[in-house]
Amino acid sequence: MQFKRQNKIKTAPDIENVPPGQFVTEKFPVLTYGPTPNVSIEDWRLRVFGEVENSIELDWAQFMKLRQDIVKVPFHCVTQWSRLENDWEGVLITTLGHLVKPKPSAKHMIAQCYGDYSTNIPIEIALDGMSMLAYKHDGDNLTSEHGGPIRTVVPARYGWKSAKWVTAIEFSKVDKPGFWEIRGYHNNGDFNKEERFWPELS
Ligand SMILES: Nc1nc2c(c(=O)[nH]1)N[C@H]1C(S)=C(S)[C@@H](COP(=O)(O)O)O[C@H]1N2
Ligand SMILES: [Mo]
Repeated sequence: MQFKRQNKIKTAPDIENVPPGQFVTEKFPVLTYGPTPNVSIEDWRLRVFGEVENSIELDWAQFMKLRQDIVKVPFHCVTQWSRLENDWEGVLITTLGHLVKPKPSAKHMIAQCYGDYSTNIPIEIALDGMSMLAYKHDGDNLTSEHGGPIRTVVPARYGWKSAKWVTAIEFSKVDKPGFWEIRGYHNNGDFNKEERFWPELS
């Protein structure tokens, strides 16, 4: 794959940090609820819509023409494993933001996936310069199990906020808790604060 406008690797400042209650693994376990969809590059589309100036729909070729970046970040699953160094390649959500221009009223970003998975994050986290849509992990194209062809990666939150097989990004005025957030996982999911489960369950 050719990168015409690839930038330097952005490394998270907390790459060595192991958050409370986590243990480090070198492995890259697969965590999926339900079946793994098989999404081909030909069929894949990304819709970015909602509280924005310009809604867009991109196919694979259009997506690949966007500025590409690499981030080196830890991945922390709420089931307590952390994989510290992960190189993700793809398009930063800030890059998508320049195209769609979220309105000041946009407060939340909801990622929708093939299958019925979705997950929500505050817009500041979506636009923190590290959150992205990735198609490569440590130099290899994402396998279906890990969310290929494209997933979101949200380094500032537990892994369930990184949505595999993403097909739509909604910017929204109102919050829309997703698949796990309505089933007991914390709405915010900050690993530094161990926001694992609904406060009333912990
Ligand atoms: N569409 C979708 N995305 C998902 C999930 C899922 O079940 N479906 N699982 C989440 C959970 S709980 C985690 S920890 C990460 C795991 O990513 P991995 O399987 O690539 O390690 O994906 C997240 N994204
Ligand atoms: Mo997870």
